[in-house]
Amino acid sequence: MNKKTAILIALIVSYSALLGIVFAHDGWVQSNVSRVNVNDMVYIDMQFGNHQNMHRDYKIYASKWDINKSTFALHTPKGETIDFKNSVIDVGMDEVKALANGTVTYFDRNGYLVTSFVASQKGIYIVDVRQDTVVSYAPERSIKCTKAILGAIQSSMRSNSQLSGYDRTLSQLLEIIPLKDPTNLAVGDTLPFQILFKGIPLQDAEVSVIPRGKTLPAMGVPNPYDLCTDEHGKASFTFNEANYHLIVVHKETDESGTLDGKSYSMTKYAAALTAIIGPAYQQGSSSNPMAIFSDGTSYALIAVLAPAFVLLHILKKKH
Ligand SMILES: [Cu+2]
Repeated sequence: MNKKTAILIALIVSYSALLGIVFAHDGWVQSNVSRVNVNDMVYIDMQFGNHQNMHRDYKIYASKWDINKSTFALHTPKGETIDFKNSVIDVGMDEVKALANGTVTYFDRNGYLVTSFVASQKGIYIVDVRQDTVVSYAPERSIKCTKAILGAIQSSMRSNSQLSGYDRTLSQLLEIIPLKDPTNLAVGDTLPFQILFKGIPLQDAEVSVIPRGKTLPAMGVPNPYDLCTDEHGKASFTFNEANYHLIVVHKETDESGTLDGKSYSMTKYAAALTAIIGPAYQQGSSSNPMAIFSDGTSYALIAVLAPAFVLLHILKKKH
């Protein structure tokens, strides 16, 4: 790289970084697991990126949630909403870097935000992180609404019990509502969901489900990962790999106005829900919803009980 190029790159980068440019990247939130035992720690990562391939690449870029322009809420099983902003940690080391023998410097943004908490109640926890800013390179308002959902159960065993509360609406402006407990999904399971825009079902919304590490086909090419919502704002996806999956939806409007003294002539909404998919259920596993039918013990029980009932019935008739 010659000096001119280096200076040009550095100028662009530093202009972006020093002015605190807010890129139109997407943020997302993910937990380390989807189910924990009550009183276990839960670790939350809040990344920013998902930029390439029409915001469908699930990669981290040199950008971050803006702590001062974001809201951080934890919705507990008991229905409380806890502001966890004060426990947010930036695990990235942002530093001023030099190029071209130190003649130019730029601000290098690294890493992402994290937090952790103890899941002390049984049930569904929803991590709800949002950001609302006007980007600095265009008169464009960018609203991010993200969620990670996890369940705390009272057992050291994997349990198939469905928890409730995963489908509560949080009044995010663009919101993905899972219509089935998303904390207990395995390969082969289908997750139906609904997209709400300002609380109203969004028809024809373009939703993408991105398995981590996968490159989706170009936007517009029919493929299983890009979905379109029906007249009730609903769509569903069947998972075929044990992995993190980022479910994203975007919506653009011509809404204009002023925010924090900056005017904008259009608004871009992005919503993200992260889902963790486990490996396919094993035969006889306690987490298999069909376990009762494939489990030898159940067969034995039915074999003993069924004739007993028949006998009882016959005896009853005789009297
Ligand atoms: Cu982007």
